[in-house]
Amino acid sequence: MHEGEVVACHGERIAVRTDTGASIYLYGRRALGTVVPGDRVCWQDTKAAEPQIHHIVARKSVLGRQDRRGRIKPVAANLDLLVVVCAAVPALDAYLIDQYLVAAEEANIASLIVFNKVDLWQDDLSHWSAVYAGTPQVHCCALDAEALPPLRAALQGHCSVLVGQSGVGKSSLIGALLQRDLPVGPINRHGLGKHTTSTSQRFELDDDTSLIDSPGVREFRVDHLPVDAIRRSYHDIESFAMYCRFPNCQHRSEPGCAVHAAVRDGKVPAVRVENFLRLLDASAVHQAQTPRRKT
Ligand SMILES: Nc1nc2c(ncn2[C@@H]2O[C@H](COP(=O)(O)OP(=O)(O)OP(=O)(O)O)[C@@H](O)[C@H]2O)c(=O)[nH]1
Ligand SMILES: [Mg+2]
Ligand SMILES: [Zn+2]
Repeated sequence: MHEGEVVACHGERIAVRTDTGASIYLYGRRALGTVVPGDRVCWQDTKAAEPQIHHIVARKSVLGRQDRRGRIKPVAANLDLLVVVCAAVPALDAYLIDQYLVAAEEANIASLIVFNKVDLWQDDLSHWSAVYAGTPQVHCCALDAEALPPLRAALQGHCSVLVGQSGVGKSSLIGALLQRDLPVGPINRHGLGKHTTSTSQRFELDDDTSLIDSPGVREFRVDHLPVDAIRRSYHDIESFAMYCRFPNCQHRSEPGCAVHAAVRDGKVPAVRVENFLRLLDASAVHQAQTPRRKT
């Protein structure tokens, strides 16, 4: 049996880098389910030009995403770092970032926020940087090689996936790190990207460091996750919630709410609490709509 790492998936044709360093195509069988970049796959010797994948090696971690019908589909596998890229243009979407951070926590993957395009940020960079003070972060610029070493260092030794809105510079950053030209797209007059990357693809920076480029998204929902999972990932809020007067405080308008006191004192950013409550509402709606499964 041979083994290799999935680089990209083009329908049922799966591009794989073998453990001996060759690039080949394998054929994905429907019964395997969705194969994603980062997966390790096995196949047997055969005369076929594109052998069938025999099985996917058990995943150490997987980042999943809801499709339009609410089904959870894997995006990338065997990651240990979720890199959420944001920029001044397109405008930062804090709700999207928060949802990625929740998903990373749930999947047991560390997170890193990359504030790209430092050449375009104004004063609000320090504001957003403070909002996410609880998450490791890097400021960089894909157009300036001298601004890349901190990002390179943060990625070293990890299997990462770069995610975020279209146009924030995911492919530009990977191209700059690899010193390769990857397709990058313009920003339109509304300040939005053009969804240039259409399939996720895995790249190797060195033997220990890999990066998966992914297509930009408009939304990334995590309302299928239980309320507890959402709560757990808001470390900044949870550390105050234990001091609320009522143990079951919902942090809405209850008297003695320590979370709101922390917001008033500038200890927790208001936008984090807004997103937190919005996510809890979305999760409650989702649970109410989903028929209970028998266990
Ligand atoms: N000024 C500036 N522009 C940048 C920077 N990084 C990327 N860009 C530009 O932003 C645009 C979008 O970059 P992409 O790399 O295609 O963005 P992406 O996140 O891969 O977008 P999708 O593939 O659509 O998800 C391109 O015009 C890049 O040249 C940066 O640090 N500063
Ligand atoms: Mg791209
Ligand atoms: Zn409270």
